[in-house]
Amino acid sequence: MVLQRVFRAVIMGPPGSGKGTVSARITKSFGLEHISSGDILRANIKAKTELGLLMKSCIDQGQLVPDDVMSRLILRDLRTIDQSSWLLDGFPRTVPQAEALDDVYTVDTVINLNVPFQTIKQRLTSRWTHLPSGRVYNIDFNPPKVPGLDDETGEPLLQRDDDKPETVTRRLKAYETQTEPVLEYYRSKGVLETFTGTETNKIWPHIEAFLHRKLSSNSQKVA
Ligand code: G5P
Ligand code: MG
Repeated sequence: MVLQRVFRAVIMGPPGSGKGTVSARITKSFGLEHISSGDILRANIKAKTELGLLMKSCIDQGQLVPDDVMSRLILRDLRTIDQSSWLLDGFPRTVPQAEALDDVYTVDTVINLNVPFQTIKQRLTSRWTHLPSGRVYNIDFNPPKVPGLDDETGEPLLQRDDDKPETVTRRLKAYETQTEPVLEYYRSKGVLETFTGTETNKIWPHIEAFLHRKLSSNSQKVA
């Protein structure tokens, strides 16, 4: 049996670039554990935890939550799946977060979705989310089987409070100023892989082929 080394990946891209959509395909095809910072925050808001209540206004205004809060939250969750291969979605989003992650784990690869802002604005206004699972739908791209209901649970779908057009503009601004420097950080470490396009279905085969190559070389390293 070939022992597979733990594989650690990050998916990056502007709000609405398809990180959640592509993450679902990656976890299905490659069995990585998916950790989404946004899903964790929204679960806290829904459960009205102290953290959720504190962070809600920040998120609704399209601002990033403080680095120390976010890093503590994600690193705590990663500790529980230490022996698994994982995919981080939405974290790190600032250079201090990337450094906090780096202090504990070495990231093998960073998948960067490079999707034009104009495409994103159209997508987010027609997004519907199943909040408990983070599953996303889009009226044009991947509509639910029954309008307004999640395919797997039949539970109602909601629109995210931060998907209002003016908030999307603020999230894109935060991405430009705070998150783009993280791309440079990973480029300089030689682990950044960028995929450009306006349609997830066209980008996906390239990501899938890339991960097949990456994961097979990862297994060979320990074979
Ligand atoms: P999130 O939750 O991390 P964002 O803003 O990074 O939020 P978001 O909005 O979740 O990213 P996504 O996951 O990149 O977008 O995209 P998606 O949901 O898969 O796709 C978007 C829509 O497009 C969906 O409806 C999908 O069906 C559709 N779609 C996909 N592909 C196509 C296509 O090819 N064609 C069409 N037509 N449609 C398509 O973070 C939220 C907030 O939490 C805080 C911040 O406040 C942040 O704003 N936060 C953090 N703060 C600090 N540090 C961190 N690390 C933080 N993480 C989260
Ligand atoms: Mg997402």
